[in-house]
Amino acid sequence: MPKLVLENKNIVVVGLGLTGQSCVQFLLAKGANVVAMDTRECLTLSLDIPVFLGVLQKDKLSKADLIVVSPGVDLNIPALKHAASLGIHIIGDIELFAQYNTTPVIAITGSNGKTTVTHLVVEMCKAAGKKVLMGGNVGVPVLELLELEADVIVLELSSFQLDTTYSLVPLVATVLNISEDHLDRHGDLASYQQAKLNIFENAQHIVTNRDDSFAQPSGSVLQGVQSNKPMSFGLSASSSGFSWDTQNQNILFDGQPFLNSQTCMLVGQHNMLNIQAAAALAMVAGVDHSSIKQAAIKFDGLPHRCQTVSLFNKVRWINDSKATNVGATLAAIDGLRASTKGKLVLIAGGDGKGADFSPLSDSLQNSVQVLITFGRDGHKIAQLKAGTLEVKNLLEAVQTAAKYVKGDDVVLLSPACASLDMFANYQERGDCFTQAVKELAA
Ligand code: UMA
Ligand code: ADP
Repeated sequence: MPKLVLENKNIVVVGLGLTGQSCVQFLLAKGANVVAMDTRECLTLSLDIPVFLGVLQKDKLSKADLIVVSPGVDLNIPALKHAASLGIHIIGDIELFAQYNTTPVIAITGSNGKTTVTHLVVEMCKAAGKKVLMGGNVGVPVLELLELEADVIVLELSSFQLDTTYSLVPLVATVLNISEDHLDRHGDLASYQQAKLNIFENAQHIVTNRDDSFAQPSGSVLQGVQSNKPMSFGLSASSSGFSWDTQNQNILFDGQPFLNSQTCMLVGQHNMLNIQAAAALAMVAGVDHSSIKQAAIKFDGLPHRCQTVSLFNKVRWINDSKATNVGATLAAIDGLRASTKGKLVLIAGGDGKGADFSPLSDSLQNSVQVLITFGRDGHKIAQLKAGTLEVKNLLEAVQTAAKYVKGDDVVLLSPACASLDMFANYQERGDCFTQAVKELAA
């Protein structure tokens, strides 16, 4: 693949978070003339390049040879739209990585489950003795991986990152599922879906969720795939790929028992799908069955994702703060329904990112006995269930929940919203919940 020539080019890096800083270092090392912009008014970073703060400068962007944007930067900002209209190439760090990377890549996107599947695949590769690196949306800027040696790189990719990526050639790629998210940035579900499906564009092999019609590759993509036939996963019956035997709670491969869910630490049907997807990706990348099973059995999940944080007085308090969209909250409610003997109390709300909450309606009526809402868009969720308790903040939500519960009940924080209206991030929201729950027992 011809590499982008960067030497002596005038390049503007927009956004100086984790991604922007890694781009600046990479571009300087390649001999480019780099300047950076950030819409923050004040920045404490000290960089050896000109940095322009505040409103993005149209004139400077219009004279650039190349613009490199961070995923958090909206491409619809007028100064960027103007530069694009002049034909100036706008890319992200994943595109820069793709231009220079020579290590096989396993690429993972989807609305929910990306981080879990990314970690699972890494553990499966490790179990097989492969030297494996992990990066992307999971929190490690990909350009930091370029100089490191590995047999395989596992990348979690967001729709924002895929929106500015054109040349990535994954050994194998998947879209785990698609449900509404980030509509405030993408405008509608179709453009969000298109950004996600970009991951399949140059992939050598693909893994698909056969039960999710939104997550399917186009016919032309399928023709370009080496095997021509994707390896699929799903809960529906299938004689090939991965499937689910509800009666025996078994994950099946090519119709035969592969792994019994009772032997795994992960729980819930959504996690059985995550194991299937990870196993399919690892298998395509050459990991043997025994290493895949060994890693799937051991993996006990990540913090803030359906994590039990207290069992005080036999009430189970679950932190699912990472449920930042409707699809994730539905998966948590549906996943808990079967195993909850008492009442299910749901705490939800926050910044809804323009989402339609109505798909939650049936689950709120049928599976949730007490609904407590808070945050900017909490009242929109409250409207879906009569008798909802609307409170001011998360602490009050926990204290309110405590008044309604007794043994065998479950209290689930699964907000269906981003946290940014009240917290720095979902981790801070999850920690606040955990702390408030611990104080109940003190
Ligand atoms: N900025 C601007 N103008 C803007 C927006 C942002 O100047 O209009 C500046 C901010 O002032 C800040 C910088 O850009 O200085 C932040 O850039 P960023 O938001 O792209 O954040 P990074 O620190 O570079 O982190 C990004 C991803 N962030 C987002 O997509 C919002 C991280 O994903 C990712 O881990 C990291 O790159 C490494 O690849 C986080 C995320 O929330 C976890 N992702 C979303 C999600 O999972 O739902 C997509
Ligand atoms: P992502 O990185 O895509 O945000 P995570 O693995 O961090 O995914 O999980 C985010 C949220 O989605 C958590 O609340 C988790 O319980 C839920 N979740 C995980 N896997 C799935 C899935 N396959 N389908 C629906 N929800 C899921």
